[in-house]
Amino acid sequence: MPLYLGLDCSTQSLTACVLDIDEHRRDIVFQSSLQFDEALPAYGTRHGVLPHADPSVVRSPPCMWADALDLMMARLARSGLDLDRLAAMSGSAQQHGSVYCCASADRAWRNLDVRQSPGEQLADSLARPVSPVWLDSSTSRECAELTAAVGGSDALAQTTGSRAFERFTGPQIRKVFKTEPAAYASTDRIHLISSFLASLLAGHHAPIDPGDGSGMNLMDLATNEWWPPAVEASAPGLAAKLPPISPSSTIVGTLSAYWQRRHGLPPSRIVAWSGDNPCSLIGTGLVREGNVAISLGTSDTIFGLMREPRVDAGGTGHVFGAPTGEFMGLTCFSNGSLARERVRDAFGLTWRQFSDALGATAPGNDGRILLPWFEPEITPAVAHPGARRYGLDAGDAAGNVRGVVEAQQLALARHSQWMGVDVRTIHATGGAAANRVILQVMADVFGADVYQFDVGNTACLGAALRAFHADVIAAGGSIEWADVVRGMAEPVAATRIRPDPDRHAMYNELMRVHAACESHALGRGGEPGEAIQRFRQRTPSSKSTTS
Ligand code: XUL
Repeated sequence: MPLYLGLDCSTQSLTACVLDIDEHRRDIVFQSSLQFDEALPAYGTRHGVLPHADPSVVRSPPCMWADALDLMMARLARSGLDLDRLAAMSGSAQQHGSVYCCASADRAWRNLDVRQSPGEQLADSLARPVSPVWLDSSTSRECAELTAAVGGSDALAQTTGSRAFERFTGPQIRKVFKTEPAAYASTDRIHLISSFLASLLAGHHAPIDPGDGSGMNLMDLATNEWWPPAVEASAPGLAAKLPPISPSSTIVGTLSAYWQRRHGLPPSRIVAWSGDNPCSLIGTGLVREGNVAISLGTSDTIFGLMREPRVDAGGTGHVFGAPTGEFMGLTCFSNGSLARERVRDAFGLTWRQFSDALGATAPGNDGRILLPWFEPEITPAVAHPGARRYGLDAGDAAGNVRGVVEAQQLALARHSQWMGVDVRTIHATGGAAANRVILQVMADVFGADVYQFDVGNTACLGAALRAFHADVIAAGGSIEWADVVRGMAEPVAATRIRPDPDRHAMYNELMRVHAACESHALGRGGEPGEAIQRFRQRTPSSKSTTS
């Protein structure tokens, strides 16, 4: 019976899981994770990215991801699993980041010396030693240039699924072309992190899948092909540097001789990699329209499957390709775990104390709002970082803990209304989804049932399930997506957290206060004092959730 490997190269870590699948049983038989900062300190990252004087410039070294893959394969080789059964593998990677490869790249992947780790051996085949990642927000000018060249934001969003966003790959490539012309000229192929790692495993260039391709501002969602006006407006000669786009279930090749010999692995099928959010869609079992998932990771994201690509007129959301061949709606917030950690650290709290403080404070925080823009924010667009507080003392530990959690959930709810989904059930995933006090706030804000998952990393699970799906298809079989996820990517029924109707009504009021504070902070509205007063009059102070 076959084994399937899923990998997830996220901002801060690399995770692997192996599925053992037969007709009657499906088990996860291996799970492992490594943090880049700890496992590969020589690369000098902090939280997986390289320190930079300008907070808008955020980059990581691609050689570090290659070495992380090597460490993980070594762990897999020592796992005691019968790896001859490893039929296929696929992966998930943080979206949007780009890797600039020289013409020598595929030769370098094929000729890697099995006695050495891959990182150093790849250095000469990269036109740039660093990749901009999704946290980078340094391309506002390039976004404006791309938008103007294709006839405006609406035209760009209607065709590619998103207006121009700083982290999206088209504007990022344009910045490299403008600021590092020599590096751009010596770039033969530009990969996403997902297609780069798939290429490294296969030993030749892998395609980009529509899930990750739609995070570039370069792909026509209707045809799953590069959109010439956007490609030409991004940088000269770019069309020849982009890999082809192929369906997510494409078999890219087999595991290259390097990985087979170095770790004693079989010639397993390599399935195209995708972005972490498209993979999480599968890993949270969202193969039908209706429910949404909220991932509380380095970024907080809310997403769900869409049969038709309904584009966000408000300009905050994205439509991506889904691994099922359909679409997914998504809104992304950069101040996810980053902001929760900032508040925790500012008051020297442990996560336990953070939860206790949240449980001991009254829902609604008496109308006090914390806009947690510690880092440049994506939704709404905030270029100059800094938390904004309304009625909240910066020294009030418990008030700030509740403030950050409530503001994040209110923002998730408000900025996802464009998807037009009546949210009844939320599949919660990501590291902070282990915290049920946070999930109670989520349930109350959305007025929806929230469920947790057994598997911590649903992007990784989604990648393994995608490997399974593609392998069945490649063997000439057929399988419905509902059968792919059955018994694996299902929330645990016993974890259900129900919303409290009174608190939900209160949060509907608080949403107006949040909107007023946000408008004020963005310079689009007056002081929100009146909105706060109105909230206090209408909602007599609620009790804490643990009292
Ligand atoms: C989505 C986004 C992030 C990254 C990192 O658009 O930028 O969710 O994929 O997780």
